[in-house]
Amino acid sequence: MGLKLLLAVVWLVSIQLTLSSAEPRSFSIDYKNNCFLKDGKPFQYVSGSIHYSRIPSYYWKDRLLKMYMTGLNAIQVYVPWNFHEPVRGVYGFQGDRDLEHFLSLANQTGLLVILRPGPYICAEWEMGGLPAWLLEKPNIHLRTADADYLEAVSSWFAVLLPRVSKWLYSRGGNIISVQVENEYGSYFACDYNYLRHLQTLFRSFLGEDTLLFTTDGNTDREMMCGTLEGLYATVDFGTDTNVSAAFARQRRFEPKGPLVNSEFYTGWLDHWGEAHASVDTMRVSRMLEEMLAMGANVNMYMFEGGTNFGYWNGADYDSRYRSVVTSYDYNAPLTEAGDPTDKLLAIREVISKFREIPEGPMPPATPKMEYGFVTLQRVGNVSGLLDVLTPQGPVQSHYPLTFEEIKHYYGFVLYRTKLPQSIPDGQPLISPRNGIHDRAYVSVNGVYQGLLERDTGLVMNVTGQEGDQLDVLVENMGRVNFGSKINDNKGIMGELILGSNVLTDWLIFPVDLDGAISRGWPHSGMHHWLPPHLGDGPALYETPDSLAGDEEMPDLLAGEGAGPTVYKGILPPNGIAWDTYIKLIGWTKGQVWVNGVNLGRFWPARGPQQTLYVPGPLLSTTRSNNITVLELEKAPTTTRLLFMDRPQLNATMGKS
Ligand code: 6DJ
Repeated sequence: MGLKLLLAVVWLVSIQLTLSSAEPRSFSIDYKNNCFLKDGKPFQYVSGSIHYSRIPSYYWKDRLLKMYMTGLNAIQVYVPWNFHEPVRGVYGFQGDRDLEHFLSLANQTGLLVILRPGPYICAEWEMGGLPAWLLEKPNIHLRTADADYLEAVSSWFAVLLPRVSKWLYSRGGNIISVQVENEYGSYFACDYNYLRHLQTLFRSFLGEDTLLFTTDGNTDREMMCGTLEGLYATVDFGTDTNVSAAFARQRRFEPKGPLVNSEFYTGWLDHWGEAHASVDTMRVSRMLEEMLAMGANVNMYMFEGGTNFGYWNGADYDSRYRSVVTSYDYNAPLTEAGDPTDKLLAIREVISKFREIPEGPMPPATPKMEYGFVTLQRVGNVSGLLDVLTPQGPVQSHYPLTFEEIKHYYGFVLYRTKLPQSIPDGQPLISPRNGIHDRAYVSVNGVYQGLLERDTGLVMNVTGQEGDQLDVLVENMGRVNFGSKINDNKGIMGELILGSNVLTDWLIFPVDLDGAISRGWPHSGMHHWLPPHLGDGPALYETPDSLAGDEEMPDLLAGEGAGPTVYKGILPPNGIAWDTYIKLIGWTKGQVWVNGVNLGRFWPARGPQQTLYVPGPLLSTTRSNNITVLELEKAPTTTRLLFMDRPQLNATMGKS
């Protein structure tokens, strides 16, 4: 009896011990054994970067599954602030912005998430993910402890972080770690108070047990300014770097703990007018193997790049402004259209040496369709379409205002004034302080005269009569996303000079092509649409009669097709809605919309990108597909587009 009791007690105690030693869901660092611990067990991640903001939501599952089937156990994801809060206090988390749906799909697919909520993300994304409305405060010190900047960041995180906190691994979700800022050590400010503020915010919303980390380039200066006690320091580097040297640098800042390459570059980005970038598959797979064999944790940047739809591309500014192309294919293992490449197969082969690859076939490439040519009709030049493109009317100002000052952050703004005197033999139109951000298309009485371009074209010749209408359509080509020049206001900075006259008395039209197109124009011909809130009240801004005159504008004949002009066409339904690519043969530069969706910029005259990706589900199988094109400079004589079944991203052309 005594023995039985003793055995029962021993049994009960052992159950108790087993229960209490069972780890709850946790993700942490084992400093003794230099690794991560997942649920108390050593864990190595093989991850890939994917940006949900660059992929239509109907394809998220497909891309995630392909990543899982390559053998990845995690994905690394940026949250672009400006994608979710384009206007201060107005938030979007629906459809293609449904971050939680994306996290949930990753979870269902079996992928852990390394989340990078910035607030700054770089990523070749407009302004590195920062909202342009921050620039409404002149001289705001972005990415520092500036009070206005911090206030905006704190309000944003108060919206974002409670949404993501329920997806933390420790709380039953799939987020294993969260990055603070992004390559902060590359930024000149080196402001530890800022990093500390972010750390406090993350801790207050995500708790003390969440693994927070930083990522920096591979120099001492970057590591010095980008790291902070309490945030695990990781590095990023590509195939041109020596692995041991790079990890030795991480070790100087993290003597113990897991080795992490947070961005191992599988490819690289493209700028307009420069050669297409590629990274050799052999070098990628060899170096991946070297890192995994060391037990390092690796995230491949990018695994699936996607597309800079609309106006979302960023730009670099080193010696001059260089804008990033529409495709973010990145020469990554999955193409822009999510198709597996030889690089993916090589990577899968390497991963299979270290962990089990899920059984089953790799999902194939999505089918592509060559729909052929679509002929376009000319709708009109932008100068003559302002009643539909700026239904609320212009803003009046003595000197030009920036895009930010009129709260029209992306795309195009038209600045209109009159020639102060007759200049039959022409006079130089000058942007005195390199103040055109970024390109300006100039017309007199609706007739195109030429363009000004940031850094490279500061003067052009203009002719006309006193009182003629001077229209300057300014294009925002994407705000700088890296370096010290990220306060990149758009529009006409300062003034424009014609001969010796400073031009004044401007009417400034925020051109809302996207709004008009989303309401069915130009196909449905709703020429005089007014938003309900403006229709029955007084106009927000009165247009003086002398300057309003759209109706009197001499309209260009179709054959003359120069200057900013809108075209439209129809791709008839043929029962199939497969991915396709638009080739813009002979077109110069502009923007394309398909069924109201802005596919991004084209600029075949500069290259290297020659085609625009059209995701199949955008097309209707049963109804006419509306195609709209804005050509800014010169259309071809035969105004047609070719829908083909493959991309062309690598034809670098001369400067046009
Ligand atoms: O974190 C950055 C990524 O978002 C790192 N990186 C990538 C992405 O922008 S260029 C490409 C870059 N950093 C700038 C270093 C320039 C040599």
